[in-house]
Amino acid sequence: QTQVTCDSQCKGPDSWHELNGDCKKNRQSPINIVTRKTILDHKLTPFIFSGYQEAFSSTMKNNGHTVTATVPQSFTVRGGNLESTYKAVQFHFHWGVNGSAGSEHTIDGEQYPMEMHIVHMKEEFDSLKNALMVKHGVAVLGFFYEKSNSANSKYGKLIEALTKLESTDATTMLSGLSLSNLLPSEENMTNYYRYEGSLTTPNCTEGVVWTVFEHPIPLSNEQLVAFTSLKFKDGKPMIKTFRPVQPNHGYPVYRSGC
Ligand code: 1SD
Ligand code: ZN
Repeated sequence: QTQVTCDSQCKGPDSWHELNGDCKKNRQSPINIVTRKTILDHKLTPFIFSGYQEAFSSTMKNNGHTVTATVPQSFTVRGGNLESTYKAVQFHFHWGVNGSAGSEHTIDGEQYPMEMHIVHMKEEFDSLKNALMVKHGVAVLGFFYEKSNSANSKYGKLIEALTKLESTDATTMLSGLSLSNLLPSEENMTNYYRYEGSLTTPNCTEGVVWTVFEHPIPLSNEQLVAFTSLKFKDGKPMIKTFRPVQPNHGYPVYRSGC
């Protein structure tokens, strides 16, 4: 494998395969989900979350590509035809320019303004690095955002914290967060898509179990724009933090529902 010598900001997504060959393999993420081609799978039952309702303290960081927030590994998800229990590790976001198109996955060609990924690893692993060495070692839950007329008060604290994360490598501690507060209600999480893909950033490792929820989370335009106050390493506004959709090569995408 080629060593990553340059980060994903100094070389755009089109040349990521120069950084790591996996980025041009054929089960890459994100993808455009063509709903009429999805396969209904009755095994895609509702998820069982543990810890998601508890308040926790998170270290948030501008890592030069996005903002990440740590999650206690005691928080887990199972069910939804996942092959085991997975521990939450961190969540982060992908966005566009000033509240316009910025999600990674698209649905029938529609790109949402933002997408959150909650990255999980199988419970027997102690690091993402180790979990990524195994097929299905990592499971990512993806959530879309939609623009709404009013601010989403559940995101007040998190968005306020972005003001402390303008420069690359800045970190801040945020307490009193709860994942279930940031997510759609459980009854709005029963419709989702499932496929096997990859990390959306180098090294683009494949074998990642993707779940993309249908129901978007509302945020006001101002709240969406707040993410672009972060800066890349070169001091420019952090915009377009998404990888464009990759060819799906006819691999199956399943959908839950009845
Ligand atoms: O882009 C993230 C990356 O920042 C890192 O969190 C990685 C897991 O080590 O996951 C990718 S993604 O596929 O969740 N976008
Ligand atoms: Zn991501």
